[in-house]
Amino acid sequence: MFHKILIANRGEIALRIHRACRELGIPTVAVHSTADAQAMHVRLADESVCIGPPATRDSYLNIPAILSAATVTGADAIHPGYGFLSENAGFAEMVEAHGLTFIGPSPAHIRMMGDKIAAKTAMASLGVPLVPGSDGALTSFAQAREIAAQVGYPVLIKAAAGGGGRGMKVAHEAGELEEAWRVARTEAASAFGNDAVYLEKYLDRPRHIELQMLADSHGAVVHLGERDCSLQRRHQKLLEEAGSPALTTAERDALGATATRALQKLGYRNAGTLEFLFQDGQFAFIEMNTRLQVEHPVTELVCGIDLVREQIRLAAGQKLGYGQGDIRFFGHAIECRINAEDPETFMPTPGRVSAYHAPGGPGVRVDSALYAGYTVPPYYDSLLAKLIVHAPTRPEAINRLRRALQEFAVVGIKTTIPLHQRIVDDAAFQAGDYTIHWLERFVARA
Ligand code: MV4
Repeated sequence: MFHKILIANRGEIALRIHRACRELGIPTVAVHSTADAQAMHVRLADESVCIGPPATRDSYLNIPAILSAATVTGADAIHPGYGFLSENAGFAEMVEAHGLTFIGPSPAHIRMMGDKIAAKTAMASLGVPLVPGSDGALTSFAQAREIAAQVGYPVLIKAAAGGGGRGMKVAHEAGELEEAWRVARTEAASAFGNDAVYLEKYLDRPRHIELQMLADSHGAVVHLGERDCSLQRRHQKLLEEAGSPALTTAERDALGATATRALQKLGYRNAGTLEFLFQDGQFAFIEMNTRLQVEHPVTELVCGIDLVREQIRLAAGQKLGYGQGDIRFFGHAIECRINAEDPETFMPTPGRVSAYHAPGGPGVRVDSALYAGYTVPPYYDSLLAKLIVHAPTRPEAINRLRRALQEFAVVGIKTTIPLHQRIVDDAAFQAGDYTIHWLERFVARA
């Protein structure tokens, strides 16, 4: 097991990783920018190192500063959290080249999944269903036209180096394809330095369902069920659930079995998430995330497994120690992302939090680095807290969420709490009847 872990992140996830380390008896090193000297993740860590000025490229993305911090403090492993360097294969390689352990998958798997075409090609060869579309990168506009005619309009042109909604262009009919092709390639070249694009049939009303996977370095793989992440606005998730209100147990088991076999054959290790679109009873793989995800707590609550602890154990070479048959799903969990944003305009609302009270009681968890008197800096993303509730059934979880949202007090800045309160009271949300487009319309209706 590791002797000291450097946490290359900030905010609630840095704290979450610190907590897992503490429970494993492993000392922690926090890194921080000058803007984060007063942050909770710095206060709670055993040691801390300032790695640069506020701008992320100079601090949380500053690879030499982070590696130096690990070296001078004697850390033997680095947990990257999510965002920042978590899916940077070059960083993972440099960590290993310094004789440290990167807590995550192999650099080769990070690189493979970062290329959305390589990811799809690998998954297709392993029997995972895809959206109908091009077999690999498009080689010419003529080929794009041919494949679009085969799969039928509307279609999407996506950038191989994109993902998370970046670098996508829709063509509703043949007349729009050339423009979509040209714009997608130009934007991909300038945004990612890679103009490779591929084509998919556009699904018009899918749900976004992702599957949490864990794999050890001895060939054992399990799935921890799905999360429904359909409630998002401009590719920012706002509320996530486990399980999906749209899936039957049989559908989950079938998808889980396919995904488990695929990752086993791939030789994948550590935690990972397969993203699917789900429409008309069909799953289609779109991307794989090779990091811990923001919404991991809903999975932890329904299956009783500490994902960060498992990431650390697995990175240290330990065996999973349980099989799929040992994993039981209990109840329903919902997470609300409480952001420092105006709940109507979504403009960021940095500033001082004069008073803070987090909800508690049965089935309530709050993952946050916030405290009364903290000043939310303007430099980073706006996630303030994750409110996660767990209850035996979905209706009970919704009821508990309503109660917890009422208790939550963040004074001094606007947050997305009022928006969550409107969502939990909505009949369509309560019925579980939503797609990836539901939230945008709900917000526009207000
Ligand atoms: C799609 C799609 C419809 N059809 N692919 C957006 C993020 C990226 N991960 C994939 N995305 C989509 N791919 C096909 N073939 C619709 C989306 C999409 C979306 C997906 C998941 C969650 C929210 C979304 C919002 C808009 C579009």
